Amino acid sequence: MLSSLIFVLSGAALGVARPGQNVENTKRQSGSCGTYEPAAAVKAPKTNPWAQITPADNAAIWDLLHDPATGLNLTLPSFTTEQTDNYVAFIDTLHTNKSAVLPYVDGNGPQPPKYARVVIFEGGKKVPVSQEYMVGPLPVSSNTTIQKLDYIFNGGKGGTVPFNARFFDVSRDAASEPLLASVMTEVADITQKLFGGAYYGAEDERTDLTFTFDTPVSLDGSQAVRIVMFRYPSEVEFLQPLDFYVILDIPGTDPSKYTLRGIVTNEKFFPTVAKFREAFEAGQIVNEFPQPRDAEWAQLTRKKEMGTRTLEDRLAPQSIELGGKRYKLDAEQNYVEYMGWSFYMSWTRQLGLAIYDIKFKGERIIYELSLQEAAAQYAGNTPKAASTVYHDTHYGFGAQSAVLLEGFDCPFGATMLNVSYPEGRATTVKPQAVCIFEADSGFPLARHRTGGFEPSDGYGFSNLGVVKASALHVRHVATVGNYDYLFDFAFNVDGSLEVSVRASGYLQASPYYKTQGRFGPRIHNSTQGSYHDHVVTFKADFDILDTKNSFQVTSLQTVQQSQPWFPELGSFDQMELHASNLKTESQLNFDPNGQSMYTVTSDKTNAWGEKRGYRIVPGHSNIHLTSSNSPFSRKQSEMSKSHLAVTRVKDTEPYANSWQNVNLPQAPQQDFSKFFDGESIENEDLTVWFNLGMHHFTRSEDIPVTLFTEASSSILFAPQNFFDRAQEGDLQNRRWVETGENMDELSWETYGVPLAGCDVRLREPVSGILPWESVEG
Ligand SMILES: *[C@@H]1O[C@H](CO)[C@@H](O)[C@H](O)[C@H]1NC(C)=O
Ligand SMILES: *[C@@H]1O[C@H](CO)[C@@H](O)[C@H](O)[C@H]1NC(C)=O
Ligand SMILES: *[C@@H]1O[C@H](CO)[C@@H](O)[C@H](O)[C@H]1NC(C)=O
Ligand SMILES: *[C@@H]1O[C@H](CO)[C@@H](O)[C@H](O)[C@H]1NC(C)=O
Ligand SMILES: *[C@@H]1O[C@H](CO)[C@@H](O)[C@H](O)[C@H]1NC(C)=O
Ligand SMILES: [Cu+2]
Repeated sequence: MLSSLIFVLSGAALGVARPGQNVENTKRQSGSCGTYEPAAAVKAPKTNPWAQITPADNAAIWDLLHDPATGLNLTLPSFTTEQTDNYVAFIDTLHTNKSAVLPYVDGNGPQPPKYARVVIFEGGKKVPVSQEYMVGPLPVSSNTTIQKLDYIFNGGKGGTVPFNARFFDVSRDAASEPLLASVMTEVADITQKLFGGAYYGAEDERTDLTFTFDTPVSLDGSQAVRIVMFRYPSEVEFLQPLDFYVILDIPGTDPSKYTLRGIVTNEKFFPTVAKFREAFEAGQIVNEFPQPRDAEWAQLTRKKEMGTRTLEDRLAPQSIELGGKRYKLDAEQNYVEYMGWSFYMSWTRQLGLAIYDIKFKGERIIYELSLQEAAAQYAGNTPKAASTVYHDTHYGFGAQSAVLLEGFDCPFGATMLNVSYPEGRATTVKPQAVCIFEADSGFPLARHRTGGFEPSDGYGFSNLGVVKASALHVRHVATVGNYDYLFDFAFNVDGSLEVSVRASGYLQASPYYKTQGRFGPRIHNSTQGSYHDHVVTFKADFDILDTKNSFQVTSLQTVQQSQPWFPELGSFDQMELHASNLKTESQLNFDPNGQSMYTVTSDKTNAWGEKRGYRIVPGHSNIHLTSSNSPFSRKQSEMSKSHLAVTRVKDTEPYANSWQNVNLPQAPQQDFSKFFDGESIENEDLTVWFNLGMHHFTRSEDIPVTLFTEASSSILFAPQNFFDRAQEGDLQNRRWVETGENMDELSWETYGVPLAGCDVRLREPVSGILPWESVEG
């Protein structure tokens, strides 16, 4: 019998008595739960070497760059900045070299120096370019240099991006605006008749249409095209496309050389305004399906006209940390400890949250886990849908992440962290943009019942063990234009780790045409849900114990075997495991039918002589880009084209993609496929790149917004012979129930974890939900 029984019921059979009702608890019998108590403090073992640059560093870098002595000839960016000026596009934190970090975090090496990356649009140069620099070491001192940042890019031109391929910012918009306004003014009478609206220029009072435009704007940097799609201006303009497109050729920095390529509407292309007018006057142009102008139908407000559901006026179930927070936080170093796990967090403008030095029970599993890219490619019969490829790092995941609503985005009582990023000389603070919380997993981690299941079994005993499952989540949401991406990292108590991403928000829709169902269904009066792929690339630099790892593929194969005790079967089918290491750097896909297991292993073995490792288990919707040879995603989206990829870790390959690559599909600044140059990956330091995402088969339930229930994708990293047994035996949140030998006695073991007998009072968060604040360095 168990030695620490705390409750014994006599004469009752398992399942009849409800002993839990009688269990005594000693703590937290009343009073408030620990829900809103802050996480206990802990001191990180080391100063976070991945930390972002400080507001003071940023301001000092800004001043250094703008010092005439540097010779950069910079203009302070403003609304009147011309694209022929030189000005800073942004400053961000540069990835810290792993080779410099390991001696520091694992030994007595010096803390690695911090560097910033700086993008400068150099339109004032003879050959205008976008040029990236590295500035450091920081803080700025006489030792600080400004050097071209080339080593992280493999396209051949380093940090130099042709001007035609650079980010389409305010100054670039302003340069093509006069041509757009003049074309649209010429046809204003027609757009009035067709859509009840016209565009005379963004600043013109008569303008009552708005627009979006294409990405990529260039294919190889030698040309630039602006495909403008008009919409009704409203808060839900993504859902209100109009069947009217203007295509402009806009190469170089001299707007007088920009020309009209044509107008598209009614599935017809008109190379000139005159040809378009001719067709309109001949009655060949109609607006068959008018677009509503109002927005309320697509806002995330409650729709009274849809009625009510029984009992839905009651508060929905909540995940609450009833026993108080079970994790510790070093808020200064962004370091967390939870149930054996420990890790550091860092934030960048372009990539948002990254997690470093992930250890379980003191042993390193992953050195870096970070987002790298979220690509989306569309399909359609319109100039915009047919050519659209987005790389959302182009807009910056860190900069686009903002406040989370406690109780809805994250549970009530979650730890909410501010994030910040440089914006000009100042630093923008986004309050409560990351949340950390522990949640019930919604299922038990483990359970088993043995012995007499039914009275007729005739067993003399029965017992039941059940272990609680919970996980610590780190979460943020980046709203990149129309979409809200919810990123969630869940650290499970058994040593497994799940990465998931979900998408909600407005579809980037197209106008509806009767004959174009092959690109998506009609989802509103004049709106087609344009089919598209989402592929979200992550980096997992595994260090199973140390940096000497291999990538093992264990495949299930059927073989023909005979067994001497079955002579009558002759030769018959049998399954075998065939394990081998991937020999060289590769891009690969998960085998169909889940018939292979992929594992990062160490040569170090567990008690049973098996190699210790972590397996990579596909979850929901593990996909890659559908198209492999589209002109719009040809070579700048190579990281999106396989489920997995395995490379050797190099200081020169910290990122899968570059942020302006999207506009260079045919002459990439960063070509992920070049990472695969035949190097051996056995017993080496490995990075696994993996893709989550979805093939977005749009539907009318994407109105008003795409739902997180379906638009979700995940992957799990789980120990494989890493330990000698499952990591549950040391958990106290469990029950063990057993009957005596004659089923006449019931023992109920609770392992001393008190139940919460407390008064839960949730509160609406009323502070800290301002969208942002600016801090001077
Ligand atoms: C400095 O930049 C301006 C544009 O802002 C340009 O007109 C000027 O020629 C540049 N000066 C030099 C020396 O390059
Ligand atoms: C500059 O670098 C030298 C050599 O590493 C070092 O001794 C010195 O302290 C540094 N100066 C500053 C201001 O950081
Ligand atoms: C949109 O469709 C609804 C349902 O068919 C219809 O009642 C409404 O009038 C339409 N609106 C427009 C602007 O055509
Ligand atoms: C987070 O930001 C808010 C608003 O800027 C500020 O009031 C609060 O002190 C910040 N919290 C921390 C922990 O820095
Ligand atoms: C990182 O390593 C690369 C390759 O050795 C080197 O070129 C680069 O200068 C290093 N970066 C920093 C910030 O030290
Ligand atoms: Cu989508």
